[in-house]
Amino acid sequence: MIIKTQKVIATSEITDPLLFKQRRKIIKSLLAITGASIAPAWANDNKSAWLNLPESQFSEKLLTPTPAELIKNYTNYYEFAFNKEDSTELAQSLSIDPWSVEISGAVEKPGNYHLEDILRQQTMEERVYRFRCVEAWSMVVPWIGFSLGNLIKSVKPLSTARFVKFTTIEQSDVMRNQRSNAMLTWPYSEALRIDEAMHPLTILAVGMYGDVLPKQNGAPLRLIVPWKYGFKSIKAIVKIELLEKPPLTTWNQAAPSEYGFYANVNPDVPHPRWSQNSERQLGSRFFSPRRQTELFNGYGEQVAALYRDMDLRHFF
Ligand SMILES: Nc1nc2c(c(=O)[nH]1)N[C@H]1C(S)=C(S)[C@@H](COP(=O)(O)O)O[C@H]1N2
Ligand SMILES: [Mo]
Repeated sequence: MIIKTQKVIATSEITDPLLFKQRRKIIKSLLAITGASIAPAWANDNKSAWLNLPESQFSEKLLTPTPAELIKNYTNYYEFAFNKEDSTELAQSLSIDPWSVEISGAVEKPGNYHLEDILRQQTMEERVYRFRCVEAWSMVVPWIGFSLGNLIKSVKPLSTARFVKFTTIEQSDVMRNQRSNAMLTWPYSEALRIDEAMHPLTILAVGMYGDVLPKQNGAPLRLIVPWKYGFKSIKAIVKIELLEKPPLTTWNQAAPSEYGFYANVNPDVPHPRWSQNSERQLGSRFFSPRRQTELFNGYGEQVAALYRDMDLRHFF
């Protein structure tokens, strides 16, 4: 099993000085940005409540997170750079405070919500997830975030809502490729089917490694969908729209035969230019063997039912 739930902050571990320090740090920084009190959420030892699923379905195996320094210095953020290194510095000029998220479309309560107000209503959780980029590298990240489904419920989706579209901020003065690059259509956008968006594994992340998200990793708010290729996990979200029809999304629009709308991790469906059968784990040594890629990135037990009626070889 590859999901680590709130166990990481269970009472038994409260005595662990390192975890305790991290916890205080994230609580402090979240308080600083939100004015919210998340202490009750962290104090809550109810491991499966967040998932609304019996805990037995989440027999836990400790996942070893990839070293934070690697994740912070090896990013995909095309608004800033096409390599993995330059966004670390370039993204620091992004203005992220204040931040609001426009929620619109097929909802009863559309609005432009301040991030602080959103966070104040949500329960923060730490989730250690595998993350698999379509380029065949992978990592394990302890995210801090909250259920996207809970946020969607709070704005009361209409029954006509069938898709959820996300849009990244436009800040072309600092996101330099938004000015010049014609390869991708800006602003970056992504989308999920409503049932994928409501799935308990789908989170909006505001932190990682017990701290707020680094800007290059998508601060202040990004999507995490652990069973899909990384490009679905859109960064710096300013707009969430509930729609009746599937929208165009950035990568799908740029190269539909290479980047499917679903983009579920599937070792049996190669990218037209490379195999998806295995992956290089960030931080693994040069000669260490590649990891075998798993269907749905290993989350099949949780999500396979969403695709019961689909031929996964054709809906990639
Ligand atoms: N706005 C935006 N979101 C994005 C991207 C991007 O270029 N712009 N890259 C995507 C890709 S391809 C991946 S693999 C992940 C990378 O997340 P990380 O840089 O935090 O590892 O972010 C995704 N989200
Ligand atoms: Mo990616």
